[in-house]
Amino acid sequence: MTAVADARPKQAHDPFPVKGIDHVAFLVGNAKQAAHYYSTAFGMTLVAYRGPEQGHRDFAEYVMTSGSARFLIRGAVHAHAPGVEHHAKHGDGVTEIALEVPDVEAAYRHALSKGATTLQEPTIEKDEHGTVKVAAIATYGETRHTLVERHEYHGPFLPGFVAADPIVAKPRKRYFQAVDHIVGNVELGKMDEWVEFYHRVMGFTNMAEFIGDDIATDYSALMSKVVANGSRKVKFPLNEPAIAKKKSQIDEYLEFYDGPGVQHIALATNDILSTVDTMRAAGVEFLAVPDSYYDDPVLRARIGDVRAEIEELKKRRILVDRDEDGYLLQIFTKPVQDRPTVFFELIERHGSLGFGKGNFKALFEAIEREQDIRGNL
Ligand code: TYF
Ligand code: FE
Repeated sequence: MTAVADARPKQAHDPFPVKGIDHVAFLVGNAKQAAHYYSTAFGMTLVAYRGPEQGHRDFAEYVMTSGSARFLIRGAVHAHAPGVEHHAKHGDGVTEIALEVPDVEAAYRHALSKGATTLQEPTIEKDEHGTVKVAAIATYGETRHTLVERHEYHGPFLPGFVAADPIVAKPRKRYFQAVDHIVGNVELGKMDEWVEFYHRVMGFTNMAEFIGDDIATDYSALMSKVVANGSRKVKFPLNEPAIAKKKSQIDEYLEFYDGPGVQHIALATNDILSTVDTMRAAGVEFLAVPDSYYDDPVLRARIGDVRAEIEELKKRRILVDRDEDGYLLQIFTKPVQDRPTVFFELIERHGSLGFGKGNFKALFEAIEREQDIRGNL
């Protein structure tokens, strides 16, 4: 047999192998209505449910999917359920970023040996569909990384959940097919500590794109670094506020979420034009950059040949950026709850592995206009 050179030699010794994002869990005030929103506005499909009907006395939980993206929407059904204080404090938000791992026991032991804080010891859960192992460790704020080992499970989600019918007819074409990255906001001075946490505990490494001091003070009012697993499938940018001329959008988040937490979830689409049209028609609000963004000759030079017409992008306020590997199209929603906390990004990648560095200035100015309207600038 011929040996084939492995371009990623570290993979073989990865002490914390991660298959991908298993699901993202949201704690909300009204899970039934949120499940409806993610169905009608995000084109997601309800596939599983667990609640009082299943003897699960504290919560109603809805599992929504679109391609490999899977959201667990959880709401308490009475005042004494665990998590009620969490919701009162933070409002609707992301409580868990669950990672699928091949071996929960090994991942958990490795994480704890590297100083991670335990939130749940490895636990076996079973039902008629098979067995899963889950454990959980803490990350920034009150956010947790649940670790899920599910290769011996064939049910609709996790043991105890039952298959559920879609709330509305499944869209003809999915709006997005995967979670591209999940961004965390942490306190001033803590970004490097959390970057180091992902290095130490999960063996993640830095990606090239970051916002340093230089950009921060000029216009962004934030600093950002990106960590990713070996395969680059799991990407976690981490932001912290920067002292700038204006109040940082990250400070606004930290104030209204009352601590660190997930800021945005980027959803990968392969047809951003039609997804934006459909979501807008369903009432989703997106941030808008001014006409000058598209009329700028520097933009046109920077972008070169993109498959979409600039006019089509301009009509929808879609942003475009290019780097040495290719280009990307992206757009950001306004916050999706009353608090100015969690929002979404749609991203269509054509080779680029970046995060839209060339758009940071225009994007942050658009965010600041919204912050100003809210009276928080
Ligand atoms: O994930 C990213 O890095 C890009 C850009 O507050 C970005 O989506 C960074 C920080 C931020 C909003 C967007
Ligand atoms: Fe992003």
